Amino acid sequence: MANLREIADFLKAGNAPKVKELVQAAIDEGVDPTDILNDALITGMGEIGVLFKNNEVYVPEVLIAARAMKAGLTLLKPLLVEKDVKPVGKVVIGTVKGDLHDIGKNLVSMMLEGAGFQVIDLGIDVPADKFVSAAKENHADCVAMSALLTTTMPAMKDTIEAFKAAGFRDQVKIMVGGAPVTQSFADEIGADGYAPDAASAAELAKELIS
Ligand code: B1M
Repeated sequence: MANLREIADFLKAGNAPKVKELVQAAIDEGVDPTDILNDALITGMGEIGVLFKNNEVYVPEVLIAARAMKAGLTLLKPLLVEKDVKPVGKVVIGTVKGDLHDIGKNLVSMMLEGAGFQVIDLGIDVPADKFVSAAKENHADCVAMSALLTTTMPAMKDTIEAFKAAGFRDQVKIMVGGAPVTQSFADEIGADGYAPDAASAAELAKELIS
């Protein structure tokens, strides 16, 4: 029987093959993919984050755990997105300039796809002008920015300013998120919305474009 706690522990140990094997077994047993995501992968990654913060593990261990998380996510992604519905909207997403963290951004991207959005993922370290050109080219309804560092949060404001300078601010809704980001910061920089986690981000995107 699927043991989500065991998956979280293998993730923390950075054992990607075992995470992949157990995620597949859980899927085969019919465990809800959202439960696997929340109770195994996100839980395990959150715990490695606490260990990292307390200097109980270091960057290499975190990177290896992140790789194990991605191994599990690869299997879950098609299940989370396989909903035979037309895109409810288009979202351009990326981690802002100077910031290389992408695990949370990828989760948001996945939840958006699961909610029926077409997602154009620009990756990490995305400069402001790239957000603007991608939003224009793809006729995006929404732009989603992620930042995990306090030092890269100002890049969110710079990006919003770039949309204004390009005369395109009114054509898109802009949402922000990431561990150091708050609702008051979102308000301060003139974003249309803030979400604390991936699931709320998908809900917020729906609200923003409705
Ligand atoms: Co980094 N790192 N890191 N790191 N890292 C943090 C963020 C940190 C808090 C760790 C710590 O010191 N306690 C700290 C930031 C401190 C600060 O700014 N105040 C930090 C630091 C300092 C650094 C470096 C500077 C370390 C160094 O080199 N000295 C360096 C910076 C590199 C750079 O970006 N330029 C660095 C590097 C790395 C790794 C490469 C080793 C790795 C990233 C791997 C990768 O992403 N591919 C890494 C990791 C893994 C972490 C921690 C441990 C985990 C982050 C993570 O993936 N969490 C993190 C500590 C922590 O968070 N406890 C830490 C899991 C993920 C699911 O959560 O991304 O928050 P999160 O996403 C959530 C929500 O925030 C939200 O939804 C997600 C899930 O529900 N969300 C959004 C995210 N984006 C959203 C967008 C939205 C809405 C919601 O709308 C658009």
